[in-house]
Amino acid sequence: MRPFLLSLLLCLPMQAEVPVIPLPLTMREQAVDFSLEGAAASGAPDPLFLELLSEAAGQTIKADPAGKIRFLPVGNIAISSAEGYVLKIGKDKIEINAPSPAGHFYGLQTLLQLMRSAPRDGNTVHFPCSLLADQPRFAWRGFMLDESRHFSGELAVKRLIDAMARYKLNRLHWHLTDSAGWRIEIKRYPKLTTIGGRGNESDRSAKAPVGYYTQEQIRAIVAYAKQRNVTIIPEIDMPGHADAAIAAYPQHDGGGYLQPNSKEKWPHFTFNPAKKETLEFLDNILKEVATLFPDAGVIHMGGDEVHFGWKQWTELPEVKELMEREKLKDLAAVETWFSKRMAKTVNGLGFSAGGWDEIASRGLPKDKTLVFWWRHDKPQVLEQALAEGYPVVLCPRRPCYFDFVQDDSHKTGRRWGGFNTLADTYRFPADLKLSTGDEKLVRGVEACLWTETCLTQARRDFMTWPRLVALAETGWTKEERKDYASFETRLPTELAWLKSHGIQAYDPFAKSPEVGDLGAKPEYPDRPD
Ligand code: TNX
Repeated sequence: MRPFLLSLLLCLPMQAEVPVIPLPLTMREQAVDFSLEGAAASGAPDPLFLELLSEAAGQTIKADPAGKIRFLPVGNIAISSAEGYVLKIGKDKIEINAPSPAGHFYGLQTLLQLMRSAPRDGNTVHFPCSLLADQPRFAWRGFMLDESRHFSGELAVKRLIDAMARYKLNRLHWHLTDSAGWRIEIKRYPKLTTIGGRGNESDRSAKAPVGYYTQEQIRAIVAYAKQRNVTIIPEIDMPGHADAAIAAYPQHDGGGYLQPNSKEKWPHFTFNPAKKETLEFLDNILKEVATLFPDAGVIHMGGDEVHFGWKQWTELPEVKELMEREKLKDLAAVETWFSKRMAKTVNGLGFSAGGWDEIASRGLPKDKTLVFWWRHDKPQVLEQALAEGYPVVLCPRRPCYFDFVQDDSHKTGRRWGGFNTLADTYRFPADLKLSTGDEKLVRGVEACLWTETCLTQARRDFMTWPRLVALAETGWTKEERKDYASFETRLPTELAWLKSHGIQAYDPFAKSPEVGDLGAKPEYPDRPD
């Protein structure tokens, strides 16, 4: 293929009903009958490719250099994204050209979806199209999973990664620590998990079992994700949301808050932001985290909602001493000082420092910081971060928080001037009216599942799916290609795929009953002890 062919392809008319999610950039509508007779694959970069192909084909597809399903280098095709690919379906061969294993993997995913819905006559697959050229709109297409409030465990996370990969989502933001439980083993501080890992948001009894990932499990999950082009970004939340860590190591307590007339009680919400030993403790944790996620690029250090719990900082001798020494005028300045101090550690380990949008006002280096805009009610925070040149991931509560209900009839879950329907998630981020300049700084989009009200895996799945399928198309498909009516026609096949993969999604067509958490008991999945 000549380089100009791709530009030509990009102008091809789109067939809205092509049964693929996310909708590919461009394709040629032309029926092709391909025979699976004796089909084998050549050039597949990973045995997983053969496994997935065999599953979709319903027969074993072996590796063979002469195989008629061919994974080929990009050659002289101009594909500007490392994740892009060209998929050519002919009578006698199928070719996937891509500049990287990621592109090959995504070409494969498209082929798998096409194969699943194409009519079959014995061994002959009737494909609806002969040529696709595809690449993503955004580089960051993410999902955040809160493991602290309720713990998912290895099996559920791997299943999640499988489904993310199918929809070309490529970042799993893993919220591993929070007030309700510490979920990542740190060898140097074993009590973080043996004590801090105990219980969850709905079971704080002294007898509650622990739930956490061993380092061995984390390595296995990171490798599993990598094979599927999913990069895992760990989050170690600081200096707030720290109660679980403080339960294990009370010497690092920075105090917290008790909400009057509420069951919200977080007396140890913060780490001491100024104590030398606490800063070293956090440095050591981050060092171990860095070795477990060598390809993450970003370590997320939280930084959200600190002002809820900092009231006692004024009484801490270390904070008093710091304020005097560094001439800090208020607690916001102390928080800034702490963020800079910890970002230095993260940057020194070779990672960008990720943080909730509060960190956009801390004067951290633009080239080593990633801001996660979450406060939908504060659009000025996004504007400011972009104006200052910070790269940003868009994950505003509305419509990206999946702990919000998705249908008005649903009782459990959040609302805030409304809730987050499938259509809202799909339409995002059009309403933000991002300028071309903004789009250069916007790394992408992310949905977040906070799990305060998700005691069971069934509910976590119900809240996540199919909204995450909509977010996937939002992250991948260009604005002008998106079409909600077309998405709705393509969705039922995917609801069925999710079900066959053990994930029972909310069915917006049948308005399936809500999977709430009332009366549910928290599950304790595959915990290590
Ligand atoms: C706010 S989002 C939080 C979380 C909660 C979530 C519930 C963010 C950075 N902090 O701790 O789980 O709201 O929607």
